[in-house]
Amino acid sequence: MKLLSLAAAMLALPLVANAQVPSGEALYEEHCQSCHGVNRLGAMGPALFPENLKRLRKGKAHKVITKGRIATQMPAFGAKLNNDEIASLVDYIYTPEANLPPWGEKEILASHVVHFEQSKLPNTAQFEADLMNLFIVVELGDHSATLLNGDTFEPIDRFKTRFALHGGPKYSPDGRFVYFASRDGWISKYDIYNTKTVVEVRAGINTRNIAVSSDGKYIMVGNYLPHSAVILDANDLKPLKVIDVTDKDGKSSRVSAVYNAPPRTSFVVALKDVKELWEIPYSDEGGVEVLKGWAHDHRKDVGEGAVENWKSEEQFPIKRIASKEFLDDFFFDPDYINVIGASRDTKDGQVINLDTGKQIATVPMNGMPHLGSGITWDYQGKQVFATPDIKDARVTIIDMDNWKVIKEIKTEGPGFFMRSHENSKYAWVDVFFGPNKEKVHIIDKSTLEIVKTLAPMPGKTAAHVEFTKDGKYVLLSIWDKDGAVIVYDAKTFKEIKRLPMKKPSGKYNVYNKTHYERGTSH
Ligand code: DHE
Repeated sequence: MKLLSLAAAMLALPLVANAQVPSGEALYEEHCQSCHGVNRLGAMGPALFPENLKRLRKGKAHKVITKGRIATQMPAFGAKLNNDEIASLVDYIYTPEANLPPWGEKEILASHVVHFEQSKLPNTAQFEADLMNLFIVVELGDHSATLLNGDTFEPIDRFKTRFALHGGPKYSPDGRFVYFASRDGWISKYDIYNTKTVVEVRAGINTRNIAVSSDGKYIMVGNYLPHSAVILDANDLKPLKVIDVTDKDGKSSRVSAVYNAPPRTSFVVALKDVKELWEIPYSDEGGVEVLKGWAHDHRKDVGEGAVENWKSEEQFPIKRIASKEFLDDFFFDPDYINVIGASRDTKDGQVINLDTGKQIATVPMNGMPHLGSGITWDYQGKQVFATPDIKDARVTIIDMDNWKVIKEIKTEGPGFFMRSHENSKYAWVDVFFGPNKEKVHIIDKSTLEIVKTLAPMPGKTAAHVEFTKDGKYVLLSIWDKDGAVIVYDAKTFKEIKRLPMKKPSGKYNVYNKTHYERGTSH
């Protein structure tokens, strides 16, 4: 209803700004709507309103439409649209929309759908398999997912998902449930034991990603639209708290990403439009008291009044850590004490200590590291962090003791995803962008050299790997509508099996994900 009335209101807007140039709205509908959604509300692409474009000047937006945006699915329109048309589009997306549909607790609750009563379903798996060695494969090609047996590599179930899932699905700590987020805000809970989607809720209009708490009780959802972070009850997906995301001075922001920090029993939230990083403890045991002690020393950063507002009984209080730059992406060190953050606007990564709230180092990276898919391992007695770069052809290896870059491994193109496993000598990284997108490099973790490059399906993007629970096999995606998941022996790199799949974007092993295996994404 809300969306319909918004559409009606928008139809009443004047359409023609200049007789020769079609209106920005008409151009939007023709060229942008299929990805950015009806009424600019976001779909595969982000929502496009001035509130969401604060960090992008109009001139830069013009350039992005003309040339495309690196590391996204945004194509170049320079050959299709002339300068005036692009300017008209830019004006349109910077036009405020007075009737943005609200998406608060009421709307979230109203969207709630129960497909199956959880209490009526059996509590044991209705199929034979090692429940820790299962994979969920997200298939973007037809908006489905496959539940795969990680020993036999046979599918157990294939089911419809919401449109355009993005980010890794997250498991409950016992591995029984998996939670998905779609770009348009739907959160779905799938019961693996019973192969059923049991409950769904729409927690936002344009969502970033989700995190599951270590006790399995809460789901945190980070949104682009509205500017909110939503905490759901993991059991029934009902909203427990909707947080309007603003900095200490009340300036609002999109959420870049939310992650769980297991030893801290907290969610950490990176903000896109304000220079703050949030930590939100979810443990029932004294989280607020601990934070009060911390905040006392950081009054300036936290904001006057915030401390007093934390009541002992308050669930999910916010610890605000001032950051020097906006944070678009981040990664934890293995002890979850430091966060390495990166911003699209700066070349250096920043290391922020979550305990002191201080930036302790910068890491010269000179590109656009894809920190979220970084991994760590032991190298010559120290711990190193490795990240692909979505702008430059390299993998950067960083010493985690002193945050110095110890090596840049030249690759055949910018990469998106990187993976390894405790039991494997090798790390795999894709070449997602450019003419070599069909290739995947295998790096020896002890020499930091590429030892093998595979190109399993010429011309088709090979990307995103995941290991089996024991690290013996590697599953690689061929990102094509008629794509595949290819299983390799992790030692010999010999192909074991090819499973046809519809653009399998990512695959997620229950054991590796629930045990926060160092070689996988968290
Ligand atoms: Fe992703 C994860 C951000 C574009 C496929 N991507 C993530 C995460 C973030 C992120 C913050 C971690 C969330 C999590 O797992 O909880 N992605 C961004 C962007 O900012 C960017 C560059 C622009 C955007 O459109 O939002 C972007 N991502 C893409 C794509 O274009 C990809 C290739 C195709 C798609 O699905 O749209 C893509 N992103 C993925 C995948 C993951 C992901 C498959 C999960 C990786 C994992 O192994 O955990």
